[in-house]
Amino acid sequence: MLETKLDIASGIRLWPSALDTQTQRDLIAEIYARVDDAPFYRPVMPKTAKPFSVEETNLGPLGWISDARGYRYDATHPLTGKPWPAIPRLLFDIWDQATNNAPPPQCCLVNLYREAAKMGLHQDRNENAMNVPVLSVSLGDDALFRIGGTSRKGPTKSVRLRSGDVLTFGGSARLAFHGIDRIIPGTSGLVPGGGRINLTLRRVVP
Ligand code: MD3
Ligand code: FE
Repeated sequence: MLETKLDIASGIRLWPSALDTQTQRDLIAEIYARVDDAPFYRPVMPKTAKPFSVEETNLGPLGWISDARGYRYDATHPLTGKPWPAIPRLLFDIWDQATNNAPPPQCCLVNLYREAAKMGLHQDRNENAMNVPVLSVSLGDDALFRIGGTSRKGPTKSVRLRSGDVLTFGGSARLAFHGIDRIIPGTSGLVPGGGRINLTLRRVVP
């Protein structure tokens, strides 16, 4: 695992196919075992309350949520009121290897993209541990990921993410604008019911 590393831009590292098929299946099983307790739900945008096209849940002590009041981290699921389930150990192993033992993540945001889901260009800036990288694991259908710089108006590039790919964003890239333009349906059979799952691991508080 974690052999061929590509430096896409300063602070951005991609390990294509870092996870073999069995590891991807194991991760999906670990996630779905926890989703019984913390079901996927559809967040809404702050102020407008417009629903996301992505469905989400979280694992770990803190979950990232969005509702009409804003974006924030919360220790409990907005629908069940229960604490988020634990982050699978396998993800801590991937984290340690890819980040060279950075302080452990406190949040694993689980994004579920069905056929038409996408995510607009944005920065991740709700964390107070900006010196720690963010790690992303792609599972299921391919996605067209867009990555830019720290200014919304700057140039961007498109990167195709495939199941099993691992990405880290550190240094100046920690505040890079990024989003998912679209997924490419039917490119993988890994996710039950079809689509893509992205796991985003973040340290929230130093
Ligand atoms: C670059 N998710 O949930 S993960 C998000 O595929 C999010 O679901 C996308 O962006 C997804 O916030 C992209 C890749 C990612 C995550 C965090 C980043 C890229 C990042 C933080 C800084 C720069
Ligand atoms: Fe993001």
